[in-house]
Amino acid sequence: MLVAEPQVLQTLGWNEYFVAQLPMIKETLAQGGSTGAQIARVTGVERTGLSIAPQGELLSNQVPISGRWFRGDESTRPTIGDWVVVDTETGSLVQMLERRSLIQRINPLGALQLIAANVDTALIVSSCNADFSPERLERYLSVVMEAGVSPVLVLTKADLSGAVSEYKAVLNERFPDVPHFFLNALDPADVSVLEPWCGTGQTLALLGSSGVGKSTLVNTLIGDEVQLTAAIREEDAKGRHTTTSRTLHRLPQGGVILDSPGMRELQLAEAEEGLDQLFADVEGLAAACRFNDCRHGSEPGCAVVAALNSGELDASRLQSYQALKEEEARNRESLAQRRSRDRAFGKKVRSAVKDKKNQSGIDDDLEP
Ligand SMILES: Nc1nc2c(ncn2[C@@H]2O[C@H](COP(=O)(O)OP(=O)(O)OP(=O)(O)O)[C@@H](O)[C@H]2O)c(=O)[nH]1
Ligand SMILES: [Mg+2]
Ligand SMILES: [Zn+2]
Repeated sequence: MLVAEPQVLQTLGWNEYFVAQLPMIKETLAQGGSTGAQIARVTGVERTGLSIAPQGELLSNQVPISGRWFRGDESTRPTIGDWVVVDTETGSLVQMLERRSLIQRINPLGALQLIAANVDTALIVSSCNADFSPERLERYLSVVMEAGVSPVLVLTKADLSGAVSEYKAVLNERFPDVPHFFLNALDPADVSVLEPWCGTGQTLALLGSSGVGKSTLVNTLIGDEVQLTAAIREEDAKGRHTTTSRTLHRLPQGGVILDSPGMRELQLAEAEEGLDQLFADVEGLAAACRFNDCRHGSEPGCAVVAALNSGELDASRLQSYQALKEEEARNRESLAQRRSRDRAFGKKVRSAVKDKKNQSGIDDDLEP
């Protein structure tokens, strides 16, 4: 029997997208001869396993991840925000539900890192101080749009800045279609503008540099000090990396919010569609160039250059677009190389383990 109580699950962000998967899950469970299973949300990822939302007595909070989850690449493993099926008898992870969205980045070491699954809205947080950078916002927006997540720009520390109208003008010009709010993250009345995104069945994620007020927003939305916050370094507005792990929190409005450690840099990889969406105007122009492989230099019939000359397209916008496209392609290529290396290594390890098992007669799953 599959335990999936909508009322309980809803308090964790459960919605129709996942309800639709239930018949398929039941079928797979029946085929596997399962006696009992339960749906749960991953609320934390540790080296030893997953934390899942506690509900039902048979489950402990920790679910180990067996070796079979390490056969595919990173994106096939459960991450925070995933919905999973857990066997109620053995407490082991049986299945992962199909994701509605997946936010991922390439980390400073060049490896793919999953940030969160099944997020509906990303609050991209930046402050009205030295942290404000339209170029960095472009990176976040590309990643978030690629993930199929709706972005909302949250500009904190508006109460400390004399340049709010300047920043507003920049956002209106560069990201006219993305909702944005200037606010004091400590003020509940200010923060209430975010409530339309916080309702039942909704999952929000906070993204941004350290010290911009992500945890402060969580506390203000919840009306309680659930997350630790700390003052930034005054000289350069840099945060102190106060939050060190990703955590999910229930919101009084019914939704769920994910707080994350501040990111140092956000390199693009596998964000091609996100970039195309963010720079749809440039893409549209490029599609009208006479040559398919136009590099928008001295080629005849270049619609991009024509738009630059007529003032329709801003030169700095084109530059951003081209630089991000190049970076994305470069990182995607090295990620692909890394993956094929990892796959070759994984194969080697598995065949070595198989040999060993054959010798010893053990038939366990390979532990990570
Ligand atoms: N005046 C004012 N202070 C703010 C605002 N937002 C955040 N702060 C302060 O900025 C500091 C950093 O806030 P945090 O919430 O810890 O920042 P964070 O983004 O969670 O940082 P990390 O956990 O390091 O990634 C704290 O001292 C907050 O009180 C704001 O809108 N106005
Ligand atoms: Mg924090
Ligand atoms: Zn062109």
